[in-house]
Amino acid sequence: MAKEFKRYLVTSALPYANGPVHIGHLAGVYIPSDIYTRYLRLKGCDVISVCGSDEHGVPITIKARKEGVSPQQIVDRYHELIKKSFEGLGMSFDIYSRTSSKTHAETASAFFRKLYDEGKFIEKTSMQYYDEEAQTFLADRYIVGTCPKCGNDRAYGDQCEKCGSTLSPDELIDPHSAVSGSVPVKRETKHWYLPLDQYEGFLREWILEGHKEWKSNVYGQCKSWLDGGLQPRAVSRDLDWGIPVPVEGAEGKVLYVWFDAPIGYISATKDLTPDWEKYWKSEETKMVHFIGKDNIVFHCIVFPSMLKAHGGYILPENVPANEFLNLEGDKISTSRNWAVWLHEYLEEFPGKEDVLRYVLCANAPETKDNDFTWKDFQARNNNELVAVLGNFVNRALVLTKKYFDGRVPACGELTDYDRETIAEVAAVKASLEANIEHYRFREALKDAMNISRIGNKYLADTEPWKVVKTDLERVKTILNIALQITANTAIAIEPFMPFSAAKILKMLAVDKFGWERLGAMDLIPTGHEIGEPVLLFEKIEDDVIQRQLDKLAATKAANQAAEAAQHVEPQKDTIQFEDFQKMDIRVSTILAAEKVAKTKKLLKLTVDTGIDKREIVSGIAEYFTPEELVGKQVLVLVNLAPRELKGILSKGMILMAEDASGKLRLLQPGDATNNGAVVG
Ligand code: B3M
Ligand code: ZN
Repeated sequence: MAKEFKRYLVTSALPYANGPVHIGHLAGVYIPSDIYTRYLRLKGCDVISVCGSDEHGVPITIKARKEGVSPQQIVDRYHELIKKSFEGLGMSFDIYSRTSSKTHAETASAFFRKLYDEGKFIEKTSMQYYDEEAQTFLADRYIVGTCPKCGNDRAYGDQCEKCGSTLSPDELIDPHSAVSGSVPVKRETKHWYLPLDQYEGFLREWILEGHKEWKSNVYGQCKSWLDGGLQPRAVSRDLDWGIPVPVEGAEGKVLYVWFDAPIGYISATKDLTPDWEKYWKSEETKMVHFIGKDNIVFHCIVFPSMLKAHGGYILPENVPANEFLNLEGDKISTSRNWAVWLHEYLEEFPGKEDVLRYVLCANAPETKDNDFTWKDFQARNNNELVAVLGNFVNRALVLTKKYFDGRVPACGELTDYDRETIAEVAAVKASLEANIEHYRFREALKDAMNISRIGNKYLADTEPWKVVKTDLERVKTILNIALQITANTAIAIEPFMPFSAAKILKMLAVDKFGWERLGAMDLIPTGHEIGEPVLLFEKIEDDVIQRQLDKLAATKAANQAAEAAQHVEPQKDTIQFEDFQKMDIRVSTILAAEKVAKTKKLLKLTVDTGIDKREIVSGIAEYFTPEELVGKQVLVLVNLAPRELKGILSKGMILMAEDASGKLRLLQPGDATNNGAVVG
């Protein structure tokens, strides 16, 4: 039998305050968590939703270094930005806190101290990478190298973002410092470790036996971690940004960000209510962690082990992690600016908060990675929100205004079809509830939308605009039912699209209904006067979408140029001085140039080498016009064996530099030089 709970504690992964939030974060974590929380609130449950900025760790200090500002400046800037943009999207956290708060420092220190005092940590000295140039140990993202699993040459010391493997610095091939670029040395350093291996038995029983109902991606990852055998994990770092390790002789050491961050859920709850313990320390509380798939191990293995080691705290009842959302076929990436940023969306699409909420939920990466495309965004808005939901609500309200002066008409005798329709609406509730309670939000959204679909069909089938000419009584019943369905829609969509739900209620001129009223057909009394109908959604035109696509295309072009600029061919094998001396390179002047007939790439050049005048065929026609070459001084390898090309004997080679994008450039002497001058 399912466990009964008295209250709910919903947590959402704390975003790193090193950049803005993007649609990947929203679809993976925040939209689902907000739907879940709003649903429970509507049901009248005792529920709190906590979140906040994750302000420690290497991601923050790296960003600060890059910008030449302090970590504090970085977290202040992004905490505000993230908090504001979450509010803009209607995220209804009860508290959006931050891990640089005093409460958090105290809570995390005390947590560590208790485990330390009770001998729950292992103290270990080991050799770790150290950057002598920057005089710093290289933890986590401070060290980069080649991933041993997939060959990505930009893997971090804690993770490869390309293949998703968790790594340790020692596994990296060709490690180098992300701070100075130098090759690190190894130095001895002491740290505290949580011996996860000692919690294996507990975790196996709790997850593998006790939580078979968890999503298969989550359960599967836990199982493979457990089957692979757990190792002790360091919970401290040599860094100057973070919560100091509260132990004597630990100068320069701070708590590892993944030790302090999940404790942030506890500190946030403390800041929210003095009654925080009833949420964290009672078996009657159901705790649910909403996270992305890259956070599974920390929320299912590490944090529960910490909570277990500490004692007195409850464990999560579920961890409904989502997969990743891609953007237009490519992985979302903060560093490559390949994302739709929430704060930009809110600026560029004012009043369309619910459209984003809708599209991201409808397309959420619940069981596999998914793709966000602007065309799909447009299609869902125009074909679903405008054509179904908006259209239905608008027709019901406008017709009521028109025929009954805005007064809700009485419901007369029901036809069989009316009864069927009413039953269909009532049936949505059970399915919608089951889907939300099992974290199937895409299906749940379909259920919620179904109510307006039913309403739309009802109006299309009953055609009150025709019937009005012959049977006003019948129209009264039709519109009464249509208005009751409209009110039902407002209840059902509230968790998903709170702004639109509020708009509908305003148009109906009624107060918010509780969830238990979903399915009822007496939500709006006869004779009640409704408000002014306004459009719920607007059609999104092609040019709006094109502007977004252009923006992404510009980003892609900039990335390609930047990547090309970074690519340098490796050095060739060593040669001897004599090898080089064999080459006879001379300054020469191009006297004439013409295209070689029937070829795309070849130019026939006549050059004065100082030794003679000769012809050279060169494959540079794509990069230079004949006109721009004439008169230019270049460097020519004159003793290259002659070769016939398209019937022309080519005697030598013009020297060129090929840049990373494949573009050719002439090599020229810095100043005008006499032809025949020897290069070497
Ligand atoms: N800040 C990682 C992330 O944003 C981390 C989550 C912490 S949750 C306690 O992906
Ligand atoms: Zn990899």
